[in-house]
Amino acid sequence: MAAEEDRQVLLYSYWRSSSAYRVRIALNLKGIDYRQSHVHLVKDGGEQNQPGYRDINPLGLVPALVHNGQTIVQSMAIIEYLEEVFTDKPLMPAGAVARARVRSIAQSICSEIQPLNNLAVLNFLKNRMQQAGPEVKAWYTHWIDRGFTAVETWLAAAPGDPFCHGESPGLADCFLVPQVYNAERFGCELGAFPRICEVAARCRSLAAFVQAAPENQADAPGAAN
Ligand SMILES: N[C@@H](CCC(=O)N[C@@H](CS)C(=O)NCC(=O)O)C(=O)O
Repeated sequence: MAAEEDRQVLLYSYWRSSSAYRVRIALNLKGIDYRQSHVHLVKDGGEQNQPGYRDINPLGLVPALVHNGQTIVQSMAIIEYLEEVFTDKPLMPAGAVARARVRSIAQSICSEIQPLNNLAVLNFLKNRMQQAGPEVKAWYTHWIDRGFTAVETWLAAAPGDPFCHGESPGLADCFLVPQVYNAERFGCELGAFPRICEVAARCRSLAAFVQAAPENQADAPGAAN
């Protein structure tokens, strides 16, 4: 039998990582108790690039989740794992079409927006490609606008849904809210995306999202830790 510590859920996280934020929301929505190990993505060239963390995730990215002695990386894989293992409080709706819709929204954020705007990509643009602040901002905004235009269309097609899909927050909301946080952080104009803003605001009023928010993490600057 696994030691008690092995059965606990451990999340490698950084307060401002939108990908870790997704997993924190999912853990909170599902009511799963978890501990965090903080990986500082900026200090000393980034703890994610040091050998100790590369042993956990060779890609050098957070989040990573450890449960029952297994390490899982990639926020989508982690959340799907949690959904399969902790079956209470599902994050996915019933029905193949509904599930595909939820995955389409989440995957569009996870695969088409965030990877293009990740810290390593922005640093490459600045340092290796010698791009200045305005160009980097234009790059960032372009991928947000392109992805959010599609997500807005899907959310607008179900105007009565209080969340991304249906009456309760689920997997797609775990991806939407951190991406809105990122867009706001980089000063993106979100006026063209009223459904995204409406759904995100509703989510952000819920305890699971408040507790997962970057500013409420123990490793956030100024946190009482
Ligand atoms: N596809 C990955 C993305 C993970 C990712 O991009 N993590 C960022 C923080 S949000 C990171 O660790 N960046 C460190 C770096 O770029 O050096 C996932 O969904 O988990």
